[in-house]
Amino acid sequence: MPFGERPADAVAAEGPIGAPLRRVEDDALVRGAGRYAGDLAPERCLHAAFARSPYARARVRALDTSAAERMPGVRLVLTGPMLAHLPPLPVNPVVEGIRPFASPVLAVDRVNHVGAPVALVIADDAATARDAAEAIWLDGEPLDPCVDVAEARRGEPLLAGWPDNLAFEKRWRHGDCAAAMAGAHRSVEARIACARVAAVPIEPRALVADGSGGRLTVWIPNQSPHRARAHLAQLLGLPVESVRTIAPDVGGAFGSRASVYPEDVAVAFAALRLGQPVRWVATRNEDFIAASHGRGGELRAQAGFDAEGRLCALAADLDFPLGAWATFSAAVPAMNAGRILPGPYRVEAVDITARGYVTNTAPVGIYRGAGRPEAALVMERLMDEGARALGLDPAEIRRRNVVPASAMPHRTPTGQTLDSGDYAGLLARALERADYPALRREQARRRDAGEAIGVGINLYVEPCGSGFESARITTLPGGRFLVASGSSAQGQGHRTAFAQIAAGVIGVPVERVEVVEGDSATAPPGVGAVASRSMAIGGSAVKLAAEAMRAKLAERGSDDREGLATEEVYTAPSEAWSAGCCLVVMAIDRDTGTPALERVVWVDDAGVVVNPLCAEGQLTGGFAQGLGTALMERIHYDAGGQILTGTLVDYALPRAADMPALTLESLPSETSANALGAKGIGESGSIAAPAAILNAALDALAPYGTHQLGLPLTREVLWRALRTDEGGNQR
Ligand code: SMO
Repeated sequence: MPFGERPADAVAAEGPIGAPLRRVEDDALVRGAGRYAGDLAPERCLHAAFARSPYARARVRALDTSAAERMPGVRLVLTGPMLAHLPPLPVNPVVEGIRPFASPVLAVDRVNHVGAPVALVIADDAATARDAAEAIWLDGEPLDPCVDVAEARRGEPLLAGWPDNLAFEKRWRHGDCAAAMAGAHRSVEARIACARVAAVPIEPRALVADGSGGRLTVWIPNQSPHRARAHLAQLLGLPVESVRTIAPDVGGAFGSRASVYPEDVAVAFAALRLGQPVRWVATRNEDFIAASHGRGGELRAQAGFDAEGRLCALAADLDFPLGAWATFSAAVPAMNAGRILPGPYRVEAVDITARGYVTNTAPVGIYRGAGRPEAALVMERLMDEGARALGLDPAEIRRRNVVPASAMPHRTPTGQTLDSGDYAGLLARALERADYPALRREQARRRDAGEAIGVGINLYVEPCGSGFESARITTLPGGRFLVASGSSAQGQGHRTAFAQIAAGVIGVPVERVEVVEGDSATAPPGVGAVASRSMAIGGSAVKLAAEAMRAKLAERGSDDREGLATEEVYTAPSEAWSAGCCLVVMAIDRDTGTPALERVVWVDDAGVVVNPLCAEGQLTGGFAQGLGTALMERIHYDAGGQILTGTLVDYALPRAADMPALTLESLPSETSANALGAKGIGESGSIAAPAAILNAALDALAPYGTHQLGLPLTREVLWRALRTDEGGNQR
């Protein structure tokens, strides 16, 4: 079934679940009628700006705020010592023994990255606040920074009381990996250094906090407004009932809005102190230097294969930079990358270690995929290297190693349970759609003619999280229904898709269902939009609440529907693992190194697809981000820890012209991992693209002797690879 196509009469006959309905969100958003945090200006609203560290690492000698305090219109200047009594920002202990490394909300005696907030100015207008922040002078004694993982490994400890810069280490072992590796017919390796990237949501960070009347109301564009509420209450010492969080329209998140930031705490603190609303809207540059980055992993892995090409051992070292302070989900990318191995393949013997290192950069945290793209990069590089070592076709070696559909559910050697999926079927369908044998013949022909051309396959999995979400449905006058979801959206289209579920289950036209979420005062509790979980878990909660409503309605006569309400808290019994196969054909211009993605054929299994249009949007947008990661995006710090990519002039984002046409197909399988039968799709593209593109590039470069490259594959990298022999010498 292609995504996005279902005839209108089928919708009428079968109901709205599965219909490619247009998003109800878009009319207001494309007209500029959206209401983002930056659009909100409550009465008596004051404005905030931050002074930030110009040092990558320094001891604070002095902070002079006197000029700022004297400026007309400045109401308050906050510095670190005034907030030093607040507890540290919480960190999700997904990895046992993680060392806490929160920085203070505003720097006290140390600054540990360029852009770290050192003072907050509140003024009558935003321009005055910014001028005053610029008049604040930080005198620091510079210290040598550790910018990346390699430096953090050997550098002096950045944090007092720690023997080194290792914040956590987690190891997964199963079987005797060393013996299996030693006994392998062939062993191969993969080394992939991934650049740090910026999330670059369209809307930079922003916050409106109203502290009037001793209560705190915060409009916070956060992926998890309920969690933000709990964290803000805890950090500011307020009862949770006194805090209301509202996620208004949010212009993208991609993992960078899952934490409460130090800036959020400082602005909320100021609003309470002043008893007035305060608004902070970050500049794009502030987002580049102080919002959380993604990726940055240094991935090294080894695989042993037997003579038939079957994987018999897998060893991996996955080292991730964490930046100068820990976001809530700081350990998640490393933890995910480790636990997701060996991806869709069978192997008994594994020895996998994931580590996180403190570094003198902005925090590095979850970013669309959060370890899933890294796991795919490792496995898919190893499969291609294995195929090369054994003289097998890359498709054939995958066929020999996939977990068969008949073996589902499958317990992996890292202790995960793959719930469902037909990996062989996804691979076969992608090869069929691409006419793979013809593709390989064409590649041979073009190679003979002197072209650099490669085919890359990525067979990936995408776990979509666990835990609960909730939903409440109430009847409205006129036969209408209000769905309040505990989840929260930043552009995913929940209002459209959740209405389809409720309408489909209750048996009413979709226009009669309205969806609200993101406001702790009107929505039931929830986790929010992270980890590809919205539809699988949030959608399941909506489904259960709708089933309860349908049952209630059936008990009543049709005129007696006023005031009915149902509410369900849904906890997924297990994690749903979606999967897909993405095949990329890439040509590299031999004179310039310019890559061209000539074809992308991509078959994805997301289980039940509620709205194929939204699903296609997720795949397409995710692919664009994955393409950026693979080909161009890189947060660059120099050796002194100064960021060189602090604006969109310096940081390369993919544009529409960089996107290839995508041939998409949905090949759903059934899962009982949740009530709806949906699996993740929000991160599929950011998982699918990097490994498929890297494999295609290295297939193109294989005749030139290059077999290992990191990301991004810039034109310069590709151009050099075309001119370098196996010994690393320029040709
Ligand atoms: S990277 Mo996602 O917001 O779990």
